[in-house]
Amino acid sequence: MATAVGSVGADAGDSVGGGADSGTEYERAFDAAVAADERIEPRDWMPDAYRATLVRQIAQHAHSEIIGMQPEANWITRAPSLRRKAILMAKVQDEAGHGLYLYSAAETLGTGRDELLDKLHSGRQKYSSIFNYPTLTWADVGAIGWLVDGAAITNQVPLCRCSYGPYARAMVRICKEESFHQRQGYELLLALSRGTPEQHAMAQDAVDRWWWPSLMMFGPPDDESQHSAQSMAWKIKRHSNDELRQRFVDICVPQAESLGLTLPDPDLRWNEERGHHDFGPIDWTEFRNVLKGDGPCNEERLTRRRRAHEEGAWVRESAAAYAAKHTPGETGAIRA
Ligand code: FAQ
Repeated sequence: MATAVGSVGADAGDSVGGGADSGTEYERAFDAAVAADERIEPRDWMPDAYRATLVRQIAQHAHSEIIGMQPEANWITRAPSLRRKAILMAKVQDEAGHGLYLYSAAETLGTGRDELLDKLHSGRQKYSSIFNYPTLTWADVGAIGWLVDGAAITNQVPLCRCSYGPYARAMVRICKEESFHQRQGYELLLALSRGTPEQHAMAQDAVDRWWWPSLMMFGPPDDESQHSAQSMAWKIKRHSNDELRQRFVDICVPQAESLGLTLPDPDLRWNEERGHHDFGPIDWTEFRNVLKGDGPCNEERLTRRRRAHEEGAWVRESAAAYAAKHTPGETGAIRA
């Protein structure tokens, strides 16, 4: 936690979110805490831009988790066995839980869940590009687990050391669960790859379709990443988009070999000098189009999400009524 100088108590309340005092002792305490790798906590003073950057990233992350439930949920009713169905249901439910941890982390920054959901539903906040692609076959569930969760872990393990305490702590639990998700995807693909020729072909087709969009999950190339420099200076991000993308490629190549599947990139080869795999050019035009809303499933995902929100209104209202009824009054009695 940052030093007591920056704590938002009764005497420092006016400086929440910056203002005339920033650049003074509060700012120096914040900078020193970040430099010393201490955690910034909700009641600590922080620059407005730091708060806004965190809300932007955490909200986008939370939205990704709940929109990310849709592509896989598409296969729950068609899972090939009871075991696979139970695993998939647990995984999709985990994603909902991740969304909740993250919305809670955003709330510690003073931004309500309703406001964030409203921004998602009206298209004012983003969610990950990856969830705008369709799940055409059962093998896509495996490819999502192996590649999408694999990319998510590569990106999120460093976020466990993010300078903002509530986000970093949420990430620890999320990464543990994502790790299980990644393994189930790998195991599913392995079963298909070692199955009949048709099953092998289905697994290969899924990997062919999910590989490039998974590389796009890490964000634009470093020279086009508008937020990276500042986010790294604040230790929100610990590595650049390209560094993490490269790490992911290096992890996946031997795993693809073990799976008996190929990655759809003719330029993929080990570079002895760099100590990394070289890989072919990413289609950034496709990435930008998906971000603009023109991906294969953008419309479908948002429409479904808005409908789920409307259909869930009665649950939220009932929960609020129940909470109000069971809030102890002044006498401590439960209202009838
Ligand atoms: N998709 O300047 P940068 C998961 C936007 S969770 C959409 O580089 P930054 C679990 C970016 O927001 C997956 N938009 O931005 C799961 C910014 O736009 P803005 C989600 C993207 O923040 C698995 C603009 O481009 N994970 O998969 C994307 O420094 C299976 C410029 O970019 C997270 O959110 C993209 N791929 O770096 C669930 C992790 N990339 O806001 C279900 C946390 C960039 O100015 C099933 N987030 N943009 O309008 C991060 O680490 C960062 O935010 C990055 C982007 C790395 C995503």
